[in-house]
Amino acid sequence: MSFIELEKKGAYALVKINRPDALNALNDDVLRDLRAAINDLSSDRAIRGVILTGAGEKAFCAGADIVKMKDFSSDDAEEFARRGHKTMNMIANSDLLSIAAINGFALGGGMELALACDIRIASKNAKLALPETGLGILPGFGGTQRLPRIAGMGNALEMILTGEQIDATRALEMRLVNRVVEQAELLPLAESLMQKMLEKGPEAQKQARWLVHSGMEQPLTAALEREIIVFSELFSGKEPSLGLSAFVEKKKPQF
Ligand code: CO8
Repeated sequence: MSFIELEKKGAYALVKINRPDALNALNDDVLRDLRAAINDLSSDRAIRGVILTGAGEKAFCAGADIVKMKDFSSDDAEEFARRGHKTMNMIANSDLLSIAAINGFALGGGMELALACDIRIASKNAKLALPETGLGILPGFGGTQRLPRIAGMGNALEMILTGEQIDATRALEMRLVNRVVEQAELLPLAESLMQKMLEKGPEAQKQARWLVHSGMEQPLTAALEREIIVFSELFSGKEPSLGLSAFVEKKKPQF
């Protein structure tokens, strides 16, 4: 049995975490199936994007499996943390455009999974938190590093140190999610954002996405210099002349 539902829809795929009995909590099996799904999509040349969501109406993902972690040794903890990081990094480091459609609880490792995506949108009933320190552990699937980069250090420290659950409106204020809609509109919104992204120049978009992600790890001067190089390299491909000529000819570019 797979804990991931994978539906390919033209140039993107809908990936649903499907373990509703445990609010889609992440155990080894779920992480394994998620990696297999991302691997499949990354090696499929027809696919350029992924929308990640949770099965059911209650949870995107309630985090790492608490039952499983209860009796961990330090070695077990390291192994599990590495498996989690590997999964999150596969999403962040792949060339797939990624949207987390947060349809309910996104807690602990579940929120950290959403943080690994390019864009987060949420339904009005969504609740987000990093409750780990209340369990005597810490956000070990990337949260201590990705959250401050997305929502700023003060917001990240508040979430990590209080463990407080925030609603979708607060998440929007904190720039943790980009948009909030009714639950019924969540997937349609994710699909329309994905569709918009898929219309753009794929190489330009791939490079721009990479510049944003990699630039967060570099000093500003080096990252700005890199932008000039990558910008100029694009002109050895066909996309700039296609896109720029289409504008001059008042046509819609077909990349
Ligand atoms: N792990 C395992 N099972 C879970 C989890 C979870 N994270 N969350 C919910 N479940 C299970 C419940 O045990 C319950 O199972 P059962 O029906 O068999 O008793 C079922 O899902 C339904 O949950 P509830 O009955 O609790 O539903 P409620 O509506 O009453 O409450 C909550 C919903 C508020 C979401 C509640 O379930 C909850 O607080 N869950 C735990 C959330 C949490 O603390 N998540 C963080 C986990 S720690 C983490 O993610 C660490 C990541 C980094 C790991 C680093 C590696 C070492």
